[in-house]
Amino acid sequence: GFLDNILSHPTFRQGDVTVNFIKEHPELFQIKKTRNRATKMVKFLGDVIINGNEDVKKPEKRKFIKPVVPSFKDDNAYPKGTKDLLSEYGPEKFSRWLLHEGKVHFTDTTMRDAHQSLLATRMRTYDMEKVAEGFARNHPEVFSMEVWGGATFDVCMRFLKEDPWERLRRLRAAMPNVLLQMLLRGSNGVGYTAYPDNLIEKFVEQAWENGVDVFRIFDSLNWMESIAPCIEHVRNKTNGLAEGTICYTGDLMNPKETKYNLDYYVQLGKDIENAGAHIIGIKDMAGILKPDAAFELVSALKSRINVPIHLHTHDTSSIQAATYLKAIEAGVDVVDVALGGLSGLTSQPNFNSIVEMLKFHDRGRAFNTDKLNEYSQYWEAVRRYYYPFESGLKAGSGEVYKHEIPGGQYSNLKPQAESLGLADRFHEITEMYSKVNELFGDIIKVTPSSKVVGDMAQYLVSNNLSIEDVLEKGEDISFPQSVKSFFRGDLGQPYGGFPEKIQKIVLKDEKPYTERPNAYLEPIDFEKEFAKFEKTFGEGMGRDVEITDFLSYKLYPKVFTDFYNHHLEFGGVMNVPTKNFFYGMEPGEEIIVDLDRGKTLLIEFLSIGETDEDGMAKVFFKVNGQTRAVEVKDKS
Ligand code: 3PY
Ligand code: ZN
Repeated sequence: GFLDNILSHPTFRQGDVTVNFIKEHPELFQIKKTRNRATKMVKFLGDVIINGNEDVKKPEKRKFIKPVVPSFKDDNAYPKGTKDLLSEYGPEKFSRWLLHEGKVHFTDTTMRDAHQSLLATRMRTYDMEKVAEGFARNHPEVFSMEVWGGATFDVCMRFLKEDPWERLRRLRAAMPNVLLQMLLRGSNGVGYTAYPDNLIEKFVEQAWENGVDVFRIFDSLNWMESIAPCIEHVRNKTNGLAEGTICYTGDLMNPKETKYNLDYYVQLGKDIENAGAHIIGIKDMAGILKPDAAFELVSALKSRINVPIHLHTHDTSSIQAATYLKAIEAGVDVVDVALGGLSGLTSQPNFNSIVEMLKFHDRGRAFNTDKLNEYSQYWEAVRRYYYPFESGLKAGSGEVYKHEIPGGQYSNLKPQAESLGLADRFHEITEMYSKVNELFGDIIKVTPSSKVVGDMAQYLVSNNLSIEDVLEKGEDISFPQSVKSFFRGDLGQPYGGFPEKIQKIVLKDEKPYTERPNAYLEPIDFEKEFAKFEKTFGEGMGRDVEITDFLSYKLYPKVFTDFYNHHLEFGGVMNVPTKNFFYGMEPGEEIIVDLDRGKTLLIEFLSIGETDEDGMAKVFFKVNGQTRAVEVKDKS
């Protein structure tokens, strides 16, 4: 080990050792570090072999198919794409270019919303990175790749034990020619609560520095006071595109709809344009924008607004391809789609099929569909590794128009209900969800406001309480934290205000406020706090901590700390193949894992030895030809 390195070092052997010897030969540490990391890596694998991945409750014996990475030519520069155009034009001119494109553009959500909505956000960087370069080379016609933000930030650290910033940097490196896009929850950043303005500003700046070009900015109550500052951050701190976003709810074709009608949406679109957005997003998070409504909405926005319109939906109802067709005929500039294998249901409409649908349409855009289909097959095969995170949803559902549950939440609500022992009352929960929405004054429901409604619905169902119970004996009910926080004003102000009666019932004697929640938050003193952070966390990640780590920590203190501790014990696990990450290894199985650039481990799992009286099991591996044993606590 380390001592051998010193003893065998030529300088040492010449007897010429000074106190500075080790300082002058950092390579000794390098060797030690590499060995250390190899040990941690097999320790991680040993732990999954003995105890399973803690994120997979009851692994089944399954046969997997090896995903085939589509071929690509890599002997020349990347073909020119939208990122090159943005660099050349800058955001204003780019926006005008997009407005006059004629043919419709596509955002590929496979690496963000698709798996967030189908597989509880569990897709690992490993599977994305394998196809990122090839996709960007094969399909430079794509408008943007949505790869970051939303729930992925938190899940990366919490469950996948990955650094979300590292994911972003790797995808950026692999896809330098096309725009990378993220989803940002206004003042809530990529979290569930309001953060100080200067934290969000720093976050935006760092997201841009590390690779994000398009910032889709929404507020969970469509509150301009949360959207506008974020648009400002993008304009001031980046050369990227600010996509200010309208969240869609209800049914604007309904003549009885007096709240969320066409006037409401057009006014909001105007406000977002005036706030300086380069693009206006329409975010149909639940997938309830019907085809005729899409035609009306897009037509109205196109005639009143001078920046491009970008439409997002979820195919929960299974009819959203029709919505896209109508929106495209009304002149929408960009639509969001997911590659076949990860499309449909609570995810986005099928990229491959939408391209085919438009093949001979005026606004159709040519793609190499054979290649596109190869990528769909790749994701279909990869998806099998993630079977524990499938929602179990088998068919589209017309009920979505009633409960209006966002795609990402819908696929999460089921396992949540199961863990509360409410599996057979799932439909009661979705019904309660829509009643709670009524009770709360018919609000926009998207992260985090959707979580408030979901928490309340689950709370009522699990305690056998009705809406009437709440209204009649609410004083005696202690409501979920998120519900209290919502009525206090922590998520901002809903359109039309809070219904007073229920607000009073929930808050009791507490006073709500109506200013921006951020106004109550102390700005961060970056210099001082980062110095403190550096002191605490030091080099534990195998490198000096960076400002991006600090941001992760500020957004999710506990999640970051747990992730950090996991890193201390097991090192980085981002490069472990997905099958082995979730299910360990079979005896005799051999895998290749990159530690980092140029350092590759060939790992064979040999056998499991005895477990001693302290419950420590010995696991034997062969690592680059040498037998290694690691001790792992057997938690069974
Ligand atoms: C998120 O905020 O993560 C969403 O995808 C909302 O739809
Ligand atoms: Zn979405």
